[in-house]
Amino acid sequence: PQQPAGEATPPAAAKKLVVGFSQVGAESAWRTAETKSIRGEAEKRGVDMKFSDAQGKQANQIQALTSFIAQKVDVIVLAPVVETGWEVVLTQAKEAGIPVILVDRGIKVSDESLYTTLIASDFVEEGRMAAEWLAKKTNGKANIVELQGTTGSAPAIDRQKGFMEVLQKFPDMKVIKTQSADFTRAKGKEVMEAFIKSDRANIQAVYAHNDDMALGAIQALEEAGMNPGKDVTLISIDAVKGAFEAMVAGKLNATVECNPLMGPLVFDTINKVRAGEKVPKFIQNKDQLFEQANAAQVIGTREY
Ligand code: GYE
Repeated sequence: PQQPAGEATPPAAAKKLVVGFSQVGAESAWRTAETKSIRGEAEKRGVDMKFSDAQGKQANQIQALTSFIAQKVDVIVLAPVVETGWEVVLTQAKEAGIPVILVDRGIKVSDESLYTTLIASDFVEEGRMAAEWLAKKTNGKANIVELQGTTGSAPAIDRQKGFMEVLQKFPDMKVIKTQSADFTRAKGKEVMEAFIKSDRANIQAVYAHNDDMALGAIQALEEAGMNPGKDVTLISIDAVKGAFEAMVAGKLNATVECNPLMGPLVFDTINKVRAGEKVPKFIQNKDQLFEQANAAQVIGTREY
């Protein structure tokens, strides 16, 4: 039967989900893989994603979030550069009724209701895995230099914490130098050069909080005429392609995986949150360790 004029409602065009994503920057291969995974998944699902690159600065992230709130986005995805200083802007998001999903790094806030959930790896556990492996490899005896990630970031704090926790059990394993190299290859090289200059004869192992810094350190060691992977044992975290290539070449000894491919999980979680389903406060990515011995076998299957 014909509808009386004026009463037919046109089919409402399904409203696109609008997500604001504030990313740390592009400091490492890990991070560019994460960005690609989240942006790619948004595209695949027809999500309108507003992407903001903070170039490593928290102030830029706060600005991006303020603007997402003003634009009334449906959901905010935040990869926080550092752990502290989020109360004010997250309270604004909460008051605007916008759920905040943290990805890959955690924060410290007095009120846990300021974010919905954190999707990340357990960085303390990654640090422990690295130390256990190094203890085994060196029979519990090594002078170690440590290249830390970005000061104040969850992965730098927790990867050190887990590593040092295991070292308590090995009195002959010592961190003789430690410094931040900001998760980049260039700074990893620079800091390693300084370590070599001051302590060359004592350096037996390198623990780098990510692969990029280890790759920079390898360059520094080679330029100093040292033999990375042989005279000096190197272990790092992330398991990016470049790390596998360095392992196949015999220059990096091991890497602990930290999975950046979280796009699908992020949007599945967003859908649950929007449907009113309860989600856990911490959704953990599981990691494993890779070493030289199996690197050649595995490299072809790596996605990032
Ligand atoms: O390990 C490192 C990066 O937050 C887990 O940040 C991430 C870390 C990752 O730049 O490479």
